[in-house]
Amino acid sequence: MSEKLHTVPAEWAKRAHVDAAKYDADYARSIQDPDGFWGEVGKRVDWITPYTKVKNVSYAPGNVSIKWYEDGALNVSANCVDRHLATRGDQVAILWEGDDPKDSKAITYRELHEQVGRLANALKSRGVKKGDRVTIYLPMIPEAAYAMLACARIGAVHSIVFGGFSPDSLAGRIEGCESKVVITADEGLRGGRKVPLKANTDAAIAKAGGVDTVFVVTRTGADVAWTEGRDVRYEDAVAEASPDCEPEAMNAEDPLFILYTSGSTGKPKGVLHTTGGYLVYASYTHQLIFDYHDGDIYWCTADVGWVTGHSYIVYGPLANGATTLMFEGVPNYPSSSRFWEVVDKHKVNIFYTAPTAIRALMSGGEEAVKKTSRESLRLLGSVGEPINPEAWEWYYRVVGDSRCPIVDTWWQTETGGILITPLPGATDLKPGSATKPFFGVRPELVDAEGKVLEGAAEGNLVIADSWPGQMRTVYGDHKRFEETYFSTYPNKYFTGDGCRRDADGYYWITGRVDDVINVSGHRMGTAEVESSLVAHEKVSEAAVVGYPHDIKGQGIYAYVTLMSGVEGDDALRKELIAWVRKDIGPIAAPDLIQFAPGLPKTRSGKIMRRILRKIAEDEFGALGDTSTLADPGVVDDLIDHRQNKK
Ligand code: 6R9
Repeated sequence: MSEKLHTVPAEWAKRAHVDAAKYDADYARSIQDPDGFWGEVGKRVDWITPYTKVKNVSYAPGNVSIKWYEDGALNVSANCVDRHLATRGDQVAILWEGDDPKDSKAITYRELHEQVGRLANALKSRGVKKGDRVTIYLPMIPEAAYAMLACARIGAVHSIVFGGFSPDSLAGRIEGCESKVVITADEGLRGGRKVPLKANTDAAIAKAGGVDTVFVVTRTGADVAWTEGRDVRYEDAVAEASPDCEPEAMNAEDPLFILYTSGSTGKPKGVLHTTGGYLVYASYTHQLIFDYHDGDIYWCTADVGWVTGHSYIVYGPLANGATTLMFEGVPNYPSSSRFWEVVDKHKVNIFYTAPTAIRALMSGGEEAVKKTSRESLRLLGSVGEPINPEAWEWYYRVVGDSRCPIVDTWWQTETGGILITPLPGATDLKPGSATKPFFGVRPELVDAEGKVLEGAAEGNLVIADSWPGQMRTVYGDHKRFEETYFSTYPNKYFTGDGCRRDADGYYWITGRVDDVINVSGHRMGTAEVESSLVAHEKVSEAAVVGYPHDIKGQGIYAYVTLMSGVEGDDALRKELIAWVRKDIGPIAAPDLIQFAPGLPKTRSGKIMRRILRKIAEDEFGALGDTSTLADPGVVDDLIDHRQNKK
């Protein structure tokens, strides 16, 4: 591990919202007096009814209940749009850069207000009301932000499904939250390739049922199938609707959105975030961690289909009256200079991306970066997975010209916003470390028995107390919420991540300790991939683990046992990869498939993944105790297969 220290540049300490002394003082106060601290911070958003209560949280087993600002009322879209009209109506809210470099447009706060109002009324005219769920399946176009804010305006709960997910995955998510309305586009456009979003939606609805309205944005103008009475042309609907729509007064604890995410077991969970605490936390973290100042151009390269897009493309930045750049394309189209060309074109000051993108660009060499200016850049950010020190140094030196601090931000769909991170004016940086907790965040390391480890130590990462942006429940399944996050270590939130704390109190996330694989910063449950594989007629059994991958961070390694009489060859490998890709989506496609005559199991029939992980990592000497296996010979067989494949 690199222990190089990049100290805070003097001009940063002076200009930033938070310097080292303020970090120490405010952090201490946020922990000693959460009610006082968050009571003040909560005033940063506009309330229709001011709150008198701040925090009301129980992590007690069987009685987990999380409430913040519970007697306050507010509207998220009014906070992200209306309240900026008087002071910055003509300022650009969304700077959109299309897949094609010739395609871009700027949407001011005034235009955003009109678009959101119109769509909110169009939703109402199709019967959508407070509490109803709306599924959004859109590419990275401004309409995605309009759709989120229009839902928030009328109190509807949005559930965004990433455009890369398959019809089956979309169907599961439509069914899971019983959406009657889907907002999609004819086609998406990424890296010059078309994505058949409307056709996927049709296939999903045929499976899920219950959908009575599909709004279809015209993105490519493709000829798509049309169901009269159900399908509505987005452009017609908003043209007919009035731009004036009174924002609904929402209780702080009313749901804002559901976002499905993979866990270690079962189907993806609907993570539920609510209104008040989420908005306060997203806006506060955005301002302090990215040190956002008026006039800055801020760009987060995530997709709105992931939580990073929710909190740090749309809600946080817009609540702060920022200019947020939204990018439809991919890092290497038309060339691997694209990110930096966009930075130069729009004079981006703050740039936030994922380690997988950095590693991919790094492998393409410095030239593609160095031929651009990037002089507008002031701050860089990283999210989604651990960033290896080599990639960190490359990002710092090549992209940032050794001038821009890097904020390595650790958080999760469940946390709503960033929990462990440097503050650029306050925190000395160590490449590869997410550094220190944000205000109000109490990280702890525990061993397998739940004993809290002090000082320099390595263990499982838990958070000892709540923060306003925390998820409130698993949609429709509070029991699963308690079991997943609060039962392993009672009275603490369990993150599922492993972590090391060094002697300076810096946190180093080591990766997931559960059966979740982090592929290019996207979460995938091994159980999901396994159940897809075993649904194939030639597969009898499958076990999936992660293995180190140069670009993706982790790749998907599948051990597959075939039905008797079926021969495993390269054609079948391809067939199975295509099968999973179609079933779940491209991000779930296995990178490697090893045909295994048998899997290592305990005598009670449980697959020993620990052993499979070690074999996939080529660590044959570190298999540990295999004596409890029903048939220890299986392991030698697997190792033979693994070695012969090379
Ligand atoms: C925001 C987001 C969450 C998981 C998380 C962890 C990994 C995210 C990280 C990081 C090391 C960072 N992760 N940020 N690991 N350093 N800066 O990515 O949410 O998709 O729910 O993934 O991603 O393993 O548990 P999500």
